[in-house]
Amino acid sequence: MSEIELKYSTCFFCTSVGCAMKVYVRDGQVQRVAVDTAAPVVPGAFCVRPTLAKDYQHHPFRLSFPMKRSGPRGANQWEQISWDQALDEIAEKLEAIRRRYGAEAVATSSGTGRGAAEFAKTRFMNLFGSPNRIGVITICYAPRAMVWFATFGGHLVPDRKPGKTKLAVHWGRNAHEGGPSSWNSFLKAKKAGMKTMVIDPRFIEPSRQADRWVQIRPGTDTALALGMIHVIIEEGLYDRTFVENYTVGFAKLKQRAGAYPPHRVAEITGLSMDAVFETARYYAAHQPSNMVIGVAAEHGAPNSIQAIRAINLLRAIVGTVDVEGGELISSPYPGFIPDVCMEANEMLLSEQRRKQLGSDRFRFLGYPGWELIEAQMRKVWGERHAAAVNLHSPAHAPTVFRAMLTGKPYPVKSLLVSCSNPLLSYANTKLVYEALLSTDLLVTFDLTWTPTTAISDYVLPAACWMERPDMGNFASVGGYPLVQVGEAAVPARVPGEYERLNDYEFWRELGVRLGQADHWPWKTFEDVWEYRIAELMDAEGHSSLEAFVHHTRAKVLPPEAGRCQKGPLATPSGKVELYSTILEQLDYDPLPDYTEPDIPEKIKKKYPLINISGVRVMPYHHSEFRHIEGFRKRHRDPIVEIHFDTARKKGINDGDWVFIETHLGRVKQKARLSNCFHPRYIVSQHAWWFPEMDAAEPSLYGLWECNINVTTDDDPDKCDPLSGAWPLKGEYMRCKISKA
Ligand SMILES: Nc1nc2c(c(=O)[nH]1)N[C@H]1C(S)=C(S)[C@@H](COP(=O)(O)OP(=O)(O)OC[C@H]3O[C@@H](n4cnc5c(=O)[nH]c(N)nc54)[C@H](O)[C@@H]3O)O[C@H]1N2
Ligand SMILES: Nc1nc2c(c(=O)[nH]1)N[C@H]1C(S)=C(S)[C@@H](COP(=O)(O)OP(=O)(O)OC[C@H]3O[C@@H](n4cnc5c(=O)[nH]c(N)nc54)[C@H](O)[C@@H]3O)O[C@H]1N2
Ligand SMILES: [Mo]
Repeated sequence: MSEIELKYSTCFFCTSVGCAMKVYVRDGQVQRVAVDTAAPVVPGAFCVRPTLAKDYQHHPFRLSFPMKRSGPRGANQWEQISWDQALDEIAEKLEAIRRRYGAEAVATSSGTGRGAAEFAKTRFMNLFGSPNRIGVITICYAPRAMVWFATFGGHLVPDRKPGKTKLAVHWGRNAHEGGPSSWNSFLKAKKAGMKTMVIDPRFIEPSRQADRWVQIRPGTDTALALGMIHVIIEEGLYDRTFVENYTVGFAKLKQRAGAYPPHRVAEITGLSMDAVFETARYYAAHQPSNMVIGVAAEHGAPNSIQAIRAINLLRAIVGTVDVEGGELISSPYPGFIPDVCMEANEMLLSEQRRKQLGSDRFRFLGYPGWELIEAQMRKVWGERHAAAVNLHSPAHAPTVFRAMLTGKPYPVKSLLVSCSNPLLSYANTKLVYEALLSTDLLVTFDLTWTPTTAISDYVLPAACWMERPDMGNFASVGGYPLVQVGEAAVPARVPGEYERLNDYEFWRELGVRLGQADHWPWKTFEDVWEYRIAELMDAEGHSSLEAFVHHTRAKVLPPEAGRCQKGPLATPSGKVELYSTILEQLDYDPLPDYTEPDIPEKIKKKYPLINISGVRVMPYHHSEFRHIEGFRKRHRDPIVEIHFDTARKKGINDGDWVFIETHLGRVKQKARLSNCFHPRYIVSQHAWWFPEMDAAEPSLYGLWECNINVTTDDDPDKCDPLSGAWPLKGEYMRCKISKA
């Protein structure tokens, strides 16, 4: 038996920055995976997923060879083909679609950025000529990032310093389930004597641990933040020096916040007037502070962008931004080539950009907003800035699905899916399903079989993180001044056993077949990293990626306070924009304002409950890992939490299966009774399907049984008017329940 080798890889079992792992390998087989505690980016707390990596790597449910549909769509009849045949045929079909309908008739779908090569997909699409990349980024992270760019000209990075930082806030973020490192740092903050505050409708573990829990009504964060701004300004609790020197639009913000006196905010948010006063005073009194804003605010359409703006403006006026121990404005890592430089954005002609679906209506995400922001970033940082196009200029997914179905405003004939599971993750599954079936060519490139692969024409096997060199998501974008690279631990191809491509290789191979050969000078993913960290390798005296990974591994630049003094920020005014001139240029309200969703009385009566849909649960990551017994035995079934009073009225007991129903459909989940939130709410889980069930139609691995997105709506009229984010929390989530 040969010796055990130690490889240094980057875990990609979730969407975090990319935790450093040590992978112990013998004869090309993973033996054990452990956290590389010497590296800067690690879970920081116990995370079960790495311990299951071995089961994952060798699981029979993983895709191993390219498959081509040999029966009707969804019949689960497949023929194994070679990579060359698969790529040649797909390229030929894409070329035919481009000739007949135009490049914009080809769309791609993205998820949370798994695969470590979103830049390559964007590059492929820019060179192919299509602006129609859709992704869940519209409801996850792009709104937060774009608000930061528009408001501060960069990401806000918490600078947690015991002794300096006075308060840690989790705003609509349940790190206990969804983020080991951020949960760990919350607990550490407590231990170090910092105050803690949680803003969440539920009394969950973070609420229990916090010094102050604010039980907000879902979807009303904009009003709370504006109410807090109101109190803070009225009582003179803001940082006058910072506001006067480094912000624009304070007087206008003051005026707007004037429309949110505590009694009005109390009415909107369901809090008492005292609670609004006290929360504002408490927040202002404990500065500088760190805040993690979760996904809830952007899931609260129609208030998504304005909620995130309001929360950020609150931070901007209390003296926490650009201050040691508070929130620092990040800058790109010098010498590192960020994603944006790898995307060939200049290759997509302006006339093609203008065709991007949904961007005429939802202008803040998509090209109109991105172009304004990109120009600002470039002015201050040069080419190597951090406004990555893949994240921040998506087409609007619900609009693209409707174009597939209706041919309007023009036909979309193909969807290339990678690192994304559209049938589970987008809202309104039935419509997504019909849209996908209406295409001429549906290709899915994934790690395992999924409901989406089940209806695809081609299903292609992807390499996982243990089979490729990686760097974490956010760092590669340029959002954190940090470079941490890993290497492939085991081969992606073992002739006869499995033949996988990594995401970079896949887009390159497809591109080369479509006339893009000159634009893909880096043959392997290793070549890509060597190119991107060349200056850092030089500085450290390394001649290969391997040497860098083994001897340097990571470079971190501690961000410094005082960015505002050093010169203009990457915003149009060069200052923190309380009044957003970018939103103004896009013809939106430059100041945050709360919009109450207009729900007809008839609907309120028929659907009296509100579904907080899709809270995170360990150990799953969205739709992944349901096939691995080690994960499944920790959490067998989808759970819906129901208040005791509501359950009693419906004759529902703990452990009963319960139907959750809206005007769009009905699914079931298993009841867990609770008194941790208002009786008017239920709390459901998303992305459930069952690898053990039949792959063929009509089951599609039990797609229609428990998948909460069968009941959620993506009607563009209900989406956030600025970003197009569809509602997954808040008043639009009306439903009813009954015992199944
Ligand atoms: N109702 C409701 N819906 C929601 C949410 C909610 O809260 N409520 N949350 C939303 C949010 S925030 C998000 S981010 C989305 C998530 O949406 P998605 O990102 O679409 O969901 P995942 O299930 O993570 O799908 C990722 C797919 O990529 C595959 N994959 C993993 N790694 C790789 C790789 O290296 N290469 C390739 N090619 N494939 C890979 C996985 O096997 C999986 O099939 O869901 C959204 N949907
Ligand atoms: N285990 C696990 N971890 C994950 C993921 C996963 O799938 N599984 N996904 C990753 C991804 S892509 C994402 S986006 C993150 C998301 O991570 P989080 O942002 O922490 O998402 P949730 O778990 O949905 O928690 C949101 C919290 O907001 C509360 N909430 C609901 N509505 C509102 C509201 O209107 N206002 C406020 N203030 N609070 C509200 C909910 O009660 C819930 O406790 O998690 C990441 N981490
Ligand atoms: Mo997300």
